[in-house]
Amino acid sequence: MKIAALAFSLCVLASSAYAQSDMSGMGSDMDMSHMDMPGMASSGIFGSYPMTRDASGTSWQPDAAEHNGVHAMAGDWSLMGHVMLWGIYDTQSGPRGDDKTFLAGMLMGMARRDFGQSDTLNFRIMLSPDAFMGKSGYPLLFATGETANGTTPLIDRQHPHDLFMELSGAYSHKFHGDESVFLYAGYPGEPALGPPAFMHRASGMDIPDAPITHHWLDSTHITFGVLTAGFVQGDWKIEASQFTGREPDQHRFNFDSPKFDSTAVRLSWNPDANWSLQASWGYLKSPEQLEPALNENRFTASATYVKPFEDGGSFAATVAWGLKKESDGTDLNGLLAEAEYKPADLWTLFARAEWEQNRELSATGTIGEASTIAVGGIKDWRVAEHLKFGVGALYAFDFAPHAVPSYGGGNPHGTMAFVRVVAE
Ligand SMILES: [Cu+2]
Repeated sequence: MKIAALAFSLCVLASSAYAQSDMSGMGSDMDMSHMDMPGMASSGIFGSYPMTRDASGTSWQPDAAEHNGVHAMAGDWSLMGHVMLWGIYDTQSGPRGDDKTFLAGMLMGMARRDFGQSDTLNFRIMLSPDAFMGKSGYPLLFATGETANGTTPLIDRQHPHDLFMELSGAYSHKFHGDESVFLYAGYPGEPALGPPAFMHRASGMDIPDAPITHHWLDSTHITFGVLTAGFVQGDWKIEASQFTGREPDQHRFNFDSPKFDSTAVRLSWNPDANWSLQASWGYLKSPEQLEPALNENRFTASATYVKPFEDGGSFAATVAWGLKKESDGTDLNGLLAEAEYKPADLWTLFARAEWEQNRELSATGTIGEASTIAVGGIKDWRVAEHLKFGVGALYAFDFAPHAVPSYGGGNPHGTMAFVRVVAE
């Protein structure tokens, strides 16, 4: 525990050191895709495409997405750091609601080295402060998945993320033309399943809480043991992963044992600079610790659109569908639509609407349909070249399953007030 806390504070220090040093002298607001400087990488990690296309794990987002991060060079290595920390007061209404004040977010560091024009080696580390919020996570009506104590499931709460969200390495080789092959290994890492994880995708990274459809779409972003091989041709990517099906356990500071018992395949396509599409399938062996006999086939499809404006503003949106086909014959669908609109550089308005078929919300295990619509906004101030501070709020209209009276009959709601610090 002490070692984890120490490693965490070291990473915070390292990230702020990045933010201050910026040895390359390049601002994060420059368009990296048009940069052509010796020693400074400008292509993607996995192939010959703009580096703005790379999102979490090996996933893609639209090329037009903003490139967030503080850059530096160290010898032959190009370094990148990105920090997003949220301080959140959260209150969820009704008999099943609760309150909590907590810290959430992510810290990311990347080190990349290119060998000639054709080969790229990339390491990524991603940490989460969630581990310090306590094992039971934070109140979020209709959120389910994982456990706080190893005996009861987390219901109406979002689980904390593990301190180590990603420790990965990737190697890619580009052929002549626009084809490339790559290998990615993570312990933990993100298999080729679902859209980019919510905290890293253009349409969701400014929304402070997790989607309730997290376990229908992108919950595998922290997987203890992932091996992915992929092939890129221009704007297409096909990739396959062998990984550990079990979700992280309730001990958020440790490393769970790798099993490589599950498989995923994903096809991604960026038809133009503004769009990114993916379809994926995964077989998850025994994902839930509390229901070890259950296996899952998960299907997801998503589309993300990003449009930057000339004055520094932007619009980003994602629609996504996920289907969990459980091995006992149950089919559970989930839908998500989310968008971020930045009318100007330091203002963000966001909205997220979700619907899910969930059988964990009722005590009897019957499937109930729950939905939520959250809206919110953030005002940021730039306090240093690579540092901004923001204040915001979120309000969620929740629609409880009719079959579950314990929500109080009416429609409960969620409210969050928050501050954030972003190093980019
Ligand atoms: Cu997660």
